[in-house]
Amino acid sequence: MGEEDSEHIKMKFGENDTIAAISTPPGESGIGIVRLSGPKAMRIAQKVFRDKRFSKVDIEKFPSHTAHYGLIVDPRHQEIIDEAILILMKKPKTYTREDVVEFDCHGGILSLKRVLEVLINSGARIAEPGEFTKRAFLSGRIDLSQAEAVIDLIQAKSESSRKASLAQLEGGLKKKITTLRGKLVEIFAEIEAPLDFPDQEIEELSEIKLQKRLEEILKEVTTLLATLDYGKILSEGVNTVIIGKTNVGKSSLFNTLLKEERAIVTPLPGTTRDTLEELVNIKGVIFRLIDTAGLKNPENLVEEISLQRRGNFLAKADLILAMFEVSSQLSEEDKEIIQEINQARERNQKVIIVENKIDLKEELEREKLLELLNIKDSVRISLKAHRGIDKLEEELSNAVLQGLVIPPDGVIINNVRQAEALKRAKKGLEYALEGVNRKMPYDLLSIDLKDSLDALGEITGDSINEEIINHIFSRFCIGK
Ligand SMILES: Nc1nc2c(ncn2[C@@H]2O[C@H](COP(=O)(O)OP(=O)(O)OP(=O)(O)O)[C@@H](O)[C@H]2O)c(=O)[nH]1
Ligand SMILES: [Mg+2]
Repeated sequence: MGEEDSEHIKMKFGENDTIAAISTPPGESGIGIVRLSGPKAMRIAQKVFRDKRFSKVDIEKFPSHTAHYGLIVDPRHQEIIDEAILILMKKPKTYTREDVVEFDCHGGILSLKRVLEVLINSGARIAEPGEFTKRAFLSGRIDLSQAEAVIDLIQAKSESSRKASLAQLEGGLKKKITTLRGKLVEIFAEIEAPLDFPDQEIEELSEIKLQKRLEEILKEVTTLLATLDYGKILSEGVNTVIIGKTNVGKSSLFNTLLKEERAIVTPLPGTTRDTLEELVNIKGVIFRLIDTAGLKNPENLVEEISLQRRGNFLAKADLILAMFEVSSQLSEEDKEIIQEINQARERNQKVIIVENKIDLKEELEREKLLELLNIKDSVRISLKAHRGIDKLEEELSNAVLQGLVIPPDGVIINNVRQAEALKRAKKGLEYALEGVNRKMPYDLLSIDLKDSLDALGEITGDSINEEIINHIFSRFCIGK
């Protein structure tokens, strides 16, 4: 984006105010950052900043990218609010490409709020959620897929999702899409040129070459589209429901995997009534673990409701952890659960079979269980003796990673907006290919190719409309 373009766009979005926000999460630590960005950033900072002798300083004379110790005062009554380190970053080498002043403050959230307040009183406007990043995008500093990675990074719940966000932030997706667009533009030009300049005797692209080149792009778009599941797992977690008859140890397993005594565990059957849900990172994969009530004949309204809830979660699960206990023979409930498992498999839900309580005397007809489930082996554990847990965790993460498209270049998509755009790009390519096969005139193909180009451009923000931009940036936290 050129300097002039970005000025124009900024005017259109009302981006000429100087904005301020607390940019550290609340309650994290005693230190916090308050950030100013915009044309009046230095002038506003000037009003509230004093050096350690309480004298006014000429901030505009500070060299860019330098830090200065001093005090923040309320200019109305010269009251000291906090001591702070002022960091000056003059445009254009800043995140927003505007003048940025950061105050590294020492006080807690209350004094951060007061710092923000005096900045507002001195002429800044409070930033909207995501506005700093939105400005960075509008000034061409980052592209849209990078901006989204910033949000995902803020919300990252595991190391692997953090890494994926980072990779994306580094523009992996942008690079890939830009390359694909480049290839399409080339084809587009080669098709159009002989049509636009018929007297130039430009050689027409042969059908075979055109087909091959389109197929290559289509393949890449399809692969990228297939990374959505993985991207979503990284950012949202795998819905994993623990089921089994009462007392098999579901809540014990839930707690063990969470490494926290979250659910109530008792020797009484029917302990868990409501469903419990927690996020946990197991070997780099994020699971949304759900503990459910044990399967039994409902004897009252509460039990009926808990069975209903269990059913709802079961239907939505990506992965089911089905538990049996080796210490008792197969019961009617166990058989019902076997049926549920077989139905779940038909719905393409993944199932892991767990046999618990291997520290106790074995009464379970194991051969029969495996036969009914049509499996060769299961994961055998004892939650009491803490045996087999590592193996189970291994199985959990393998079950998720199996069959997933994990791109070697780390480029993934992880939201529906990106997927929708890719689907449209894919469709355009498929239509164009069909056209080539049916020997349609080239100028008709270019309509489909243009659709693909536009769709791809939407991912990086190269043909973005205002509505989409606002939708994305409203997902941000204030101060980022
Ligand atoms: N010996 C033995 N006892 C276990 C093991 N795992 C769980 N238990 C015990 O089994 C009982 C039931 O455990 P829970 O985790 O509450 O079982 P649950 O499946 O959640 O039960 P409900 O919520 O009632 O359906 C408790 O007394 C646990 O201590 C195990 O591996 N070995
Ligand atoms: Mg329970």
